[in-house]
This record gives sequence, C-alpha cells and structure tokens, in this order.
Amino acid sequence: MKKVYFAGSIRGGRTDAELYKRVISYIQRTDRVLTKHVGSPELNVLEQGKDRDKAIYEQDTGWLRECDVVIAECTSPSLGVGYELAYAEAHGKPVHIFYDRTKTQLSAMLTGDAYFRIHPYEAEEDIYPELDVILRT
Ligand code: 6K6
Repeated sequence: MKKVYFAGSIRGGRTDAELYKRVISYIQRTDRVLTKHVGSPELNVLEQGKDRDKAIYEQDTGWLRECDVVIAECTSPSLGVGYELAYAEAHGKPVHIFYDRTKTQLSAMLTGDAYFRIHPYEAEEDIYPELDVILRT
C-alpha cells in the first residue's frame, strides 16, 4: 500500500474540487491518500492566518517527505501545487502530473523538467488506467 500525496488547487481556485474528490476516492480503493482534504468541497479556502498557514505548510511538507509518490492534478493552476512539485523533486519523490489538455496548457517549468512524468488527458476516464499503472509500480 503506497502513501500518496495528492496535490490540487485550493486557493488557486476550486473549479476542479469534485474531480479531485473522485480521483482521491479511486486511489483510496487500494492505497492511502495523506491529503484527503484537497478533495473536500466544504474546505474553507478563505480561512487564513499566519499561524494557521504555518501549520499547513509544516504538515504538508512533512507529508511530502513521508510519501511514496506525488500525484498532482494541474488543470487549475496553483502556486501551492507548483511549490509542492518542486519540493517533491528536491526530495527525490516520484512525481506524476495530470492535466486536461483540452482546457489548459501546462507551464513550461513543468513540461520542460524531464524529472516530472506528465500525463495529459482528454477525458476523466483516461486518468484511472494510468493511476492503476502508477500505483502498481
Ligand atoms: C482548511 C481546512 C482544511 O485545510 C484548510 C486550509 N488549507 C490547506 N490545507 C492543507 N493543504 C493546503 C491548504 N492550502 C493549500 N494546501 C496545499 O497546497 C495542498 O496540499 C494543495 O496541494 C496545495 C494548494 O495550494 P493553493 O496555492 O492552491 O492553495
């Protein structure tokens, strides 16, 4: 059972929150997701405060160091997710990036980095067979 860090936009915008929820549920059928809250529709994205944000940063970077693999959904751009991807690379974690190629062009800072494994898709159902391969290897 792998420990999966799922990354998706929070303050970058919650347009794809329902998609994150479905992907997280799919991963949880076989593996453990450390960041279940990313798919939670009731998450209060506006709630902030320096202490709260520090706690979030400490917890998330701890989980990034602890996880076996990072899976990111990057159709909605997010500064936090971009930071997490670079942090994961710096710690040698395998990083898989999914995005809907009909909706967005991914940053050259991601597509240009050969370390990242990039999975463009055109329909949500294309994501799941690729997840099967990632989680089994
Ligand atoms: C309230 C209730 C539960 O969580 C909150 C507050 N926010 C966050 N909690 C946990 N992780 C967060 C939170 N905000 C951002 N992150 C991390 O950054 C997640 O792991 C996401 O992958 C990423 C999103 O960054 P932004 O820049 O889109 O917020």
